[in-house]
Amino acid sequence: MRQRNFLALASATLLLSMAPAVAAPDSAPAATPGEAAAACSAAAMNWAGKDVEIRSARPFTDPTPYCRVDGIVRTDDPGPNEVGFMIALPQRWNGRYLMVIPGGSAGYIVNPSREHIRAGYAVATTDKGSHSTGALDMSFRANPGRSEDYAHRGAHVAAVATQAIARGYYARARMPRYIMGCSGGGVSTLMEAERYPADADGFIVGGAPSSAYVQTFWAAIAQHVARDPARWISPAEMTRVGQVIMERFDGTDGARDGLIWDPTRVRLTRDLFPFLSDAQYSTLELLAGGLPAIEGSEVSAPGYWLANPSLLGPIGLGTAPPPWDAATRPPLFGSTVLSMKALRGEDYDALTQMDFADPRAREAERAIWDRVGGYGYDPAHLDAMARGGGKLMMWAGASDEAIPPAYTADYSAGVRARYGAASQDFFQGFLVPGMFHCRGGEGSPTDVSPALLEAMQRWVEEGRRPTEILMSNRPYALELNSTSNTAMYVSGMSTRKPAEAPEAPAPRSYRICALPAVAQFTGAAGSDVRDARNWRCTGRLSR
Ligand SMILES: [Ca+2]
Repeated sequence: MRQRNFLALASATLLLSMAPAVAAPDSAPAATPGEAAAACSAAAMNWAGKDVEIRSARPFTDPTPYCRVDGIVRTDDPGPNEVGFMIALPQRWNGRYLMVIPGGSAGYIVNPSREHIRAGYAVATTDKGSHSTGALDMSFRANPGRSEDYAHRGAHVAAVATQAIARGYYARARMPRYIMGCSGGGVSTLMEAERYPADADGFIVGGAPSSAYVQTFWAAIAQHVARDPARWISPAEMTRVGQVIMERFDGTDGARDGLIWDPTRVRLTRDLFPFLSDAQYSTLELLAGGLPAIEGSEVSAPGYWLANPSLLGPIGLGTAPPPWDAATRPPLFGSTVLSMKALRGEDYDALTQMDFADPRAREAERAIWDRVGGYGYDPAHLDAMARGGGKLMMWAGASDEAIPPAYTADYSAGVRARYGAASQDFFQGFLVPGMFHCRGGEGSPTDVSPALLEAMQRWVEEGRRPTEILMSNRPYALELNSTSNTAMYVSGMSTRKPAEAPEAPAPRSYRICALPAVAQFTGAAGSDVRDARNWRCTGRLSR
């Protein structure tokens, strides 16, 4: 480790203190590898900001020498609250900052992944200040300071603090900076991009956006089934539904390859499902149709695309028919129950007290969510990014069983509508065929996270716009640095070890096209459907 460079350090600190709250992002030069310029000691890191308390700075040697810094940022008004952060600083730095924001309700610090440290990233994260005790503990919503931090402020102050630490540690004023996350982490990343575009040069939003009203939709699904248990569809029946849909619509992209590349081409008709009763079919229609707006309230939610609904069955409808208890209710609805208990009181029963036919009840929902904030996404909020040079990638699994991927397609369409062709200079949206919420899915690619990050780096550092991204099904799993933090909610970063796969599938490559394009098979008859070279971005999402 070379001597600490006080002059460079001072100028880095000065630059940071002069930076306005929202400004053009750092011009992003190609990442310049470097080495640590400071000691790995909390006492030495006095450059992080007045509201920042560094609680520990410890050296580690596995998988390569790095300094792990843990601390908190104090927030106030509303508050007081504390937002936890961590940054891992490899001694042999690749010149890049990468913040990985966890999903769920967070409340914990994700340990840095061995892959990212080995690759030399300065890897940061945050608990978002929710102080949640479990992945779906929503009690923070009743606390204004915690709610504000969870919604957007926490990730921002953690990004500012950890970037200051990285700048000081490496004595480098500028570095390409990336923020990524999926699900709740995607929500946070999008809030960063919309509200604090100066916080990064590249934002990768996965499994988001959604809307608070997706929880309303989940309650509507649960009510529909609970009112008449004959409407319930078992997981096995839903798997059969998926097989029928695949049989019928697989070829719509030009190849019978086990993936429906444009999931909006799935059209339900009653005759396709003779094994379902009329009551069950009404549930399928509700899942696909969403929660439409009604006269007197615009509160609504889009439906699911059913290109691969095998997981939507157990997650959305549960593994047992109603009546349900806290242990057997569908997981999506369980999330609504927890939010509503935090916002409307312990006695509130989302299964019986919500009335979706009444516009006043829907508007009451809106008022509640407006009060806690955090869901006011709007492509119009990207004006600063459009001017400032930052880049935003948004992606979703096309068979996401939690957040309808239509939200991603609609946001992408909204960006194109507002900014026209210029939107391509800072925004690209992608749908990953067959993929579930942030990870997994029969036949879907496995290296979404590293493929997107590499494409983002080429865009930010070399100016190469990603109109299509190649992915594969190579065994890829992000190894977190601790078994106590398996963090399935570090979503968008497959944490499933390759050994968990029943058998290694034959290698496959995928051409993932920037929306509204989708890939179509263009190979000659008999050519390999598993080879991306036989696919072109000639389709267009039929939505
Ligand atoms: Ca196909």
